[in-house]
Amino acid sequence: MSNAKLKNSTTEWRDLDALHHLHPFTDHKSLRASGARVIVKGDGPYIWDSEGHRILDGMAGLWTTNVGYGRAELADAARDQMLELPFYNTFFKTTHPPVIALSKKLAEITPPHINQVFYGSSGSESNDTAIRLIRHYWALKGQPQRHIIISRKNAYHGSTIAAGSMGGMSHVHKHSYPVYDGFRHVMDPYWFGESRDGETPEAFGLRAAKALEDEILAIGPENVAAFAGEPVQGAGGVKIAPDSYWPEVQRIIDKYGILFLADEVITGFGRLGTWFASDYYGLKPNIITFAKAVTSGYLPLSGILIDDKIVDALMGHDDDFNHGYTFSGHPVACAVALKNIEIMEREKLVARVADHGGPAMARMLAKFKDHPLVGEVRSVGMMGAIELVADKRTRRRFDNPGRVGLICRDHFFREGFIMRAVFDTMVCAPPLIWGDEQFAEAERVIRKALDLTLADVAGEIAA
Ligand code: PXG
Repeated sequence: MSNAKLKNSTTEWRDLDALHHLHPFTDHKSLRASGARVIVKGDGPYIWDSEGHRILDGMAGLWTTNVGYGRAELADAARDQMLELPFYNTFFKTTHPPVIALSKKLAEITPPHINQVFYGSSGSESNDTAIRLIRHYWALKGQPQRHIIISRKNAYHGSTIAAGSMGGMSHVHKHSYPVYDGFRHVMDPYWFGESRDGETPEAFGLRAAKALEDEILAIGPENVAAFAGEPVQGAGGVKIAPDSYWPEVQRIIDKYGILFLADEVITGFGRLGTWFASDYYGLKPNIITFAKAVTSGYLPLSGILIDDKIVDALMGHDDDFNHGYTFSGHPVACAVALKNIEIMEREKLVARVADHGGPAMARMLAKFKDHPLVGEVRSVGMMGAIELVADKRTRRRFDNPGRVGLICRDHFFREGFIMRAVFDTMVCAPPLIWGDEQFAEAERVIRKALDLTLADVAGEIAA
């Protein structure tokens, strides 16, 4: 291991971590008992742990390191900007070259009706910004009663109290009780989990879209500010809507004149083989939230991309929008984001996902369709999922959801591979640089881990 600063042994690291570091979304008692994995290095598509194991990263850090690890150019961009101007704020009629250059670049790669950016440092923060801006917009339009935002069950929009309330995960709501008022949640377009006997994906997609219209009518369209959705639900388990869903949702949004917030924190920056999933699905959002892969995670940066309709409303009034963060448009993060986008353009990574990575992911997953543990495989671009079930024929789940997913995840890890378990759905979203070698390695490991998991739970599988 080349990192000279790492003098501690793995045991010492684990003990210190347990003593002083509380992790996100974690059962702290069980983590203290088991100790954390210590990751010390990354290069290309691989990471290394403190015991020297090389691990193929099937989750791009956490849906983030799209250009892979170890990019010296990104470090150079950060260093150069730190020496030039490490920080200055963007409040009080002030700006700086990196934020200007990045904003221009983002306006170029987003759909044509989107030309302005408001920055934050995390997806959660930016969704809070979006919530406030949506409500501010309707106040400017003289309709302040339009404050309700409709989102979906199992959506993940972040962990701040507002973004957590907009999200639809009950285990997140549990900790921010009482959840903020002004959000409603309709069914998510999860055909494998929610469709009725014999219901086609097409019919199910229309039913899921109709749930939005029904909710708008129940609330009264004059009270609805916006619909918020991830084009593909990521943390909810890579839930890909049937083809009928998004065109119908867009039609409903247009019909009632509500705003559309597309949360592209995971799907932005090439994951589906287009810069944004809104391009992939032909959506026309008024706001797009981005974070994560804008810098490939080399530094924290996020923001919302805002369409001309909302910007025109802001320009038509002379009140302040009283909102912003010290680090809105941080110069070093912006410089790294610009370089990251330059790398993606130079290496044609977005087209590569469309032409190579996406099809390779679909081909790889298709090989597991017939495995006795697998209820469904699905993918779009380089985002995929394998559903583990106790009965393939009836889609019956295992008791105690999440238990078998963790068994499988641990087998992956022991075999030197990271895929995340969302309950019993195994999800994969690797760096966009994966080539044939990584897909072949992943296929080998997935097969082995599925077989080992099957052996562990053989007694629970339907004959
Ligand atoms: N929106 C979406 C769609 C996300 O996926 C956020 C907002 C919040 O971003 P920040 O930067 O505040 O974390 C996210 C984050 C998981 C996992 O386990 C997913 C996320 C974060 C942490 C874990 O899949 N997504």
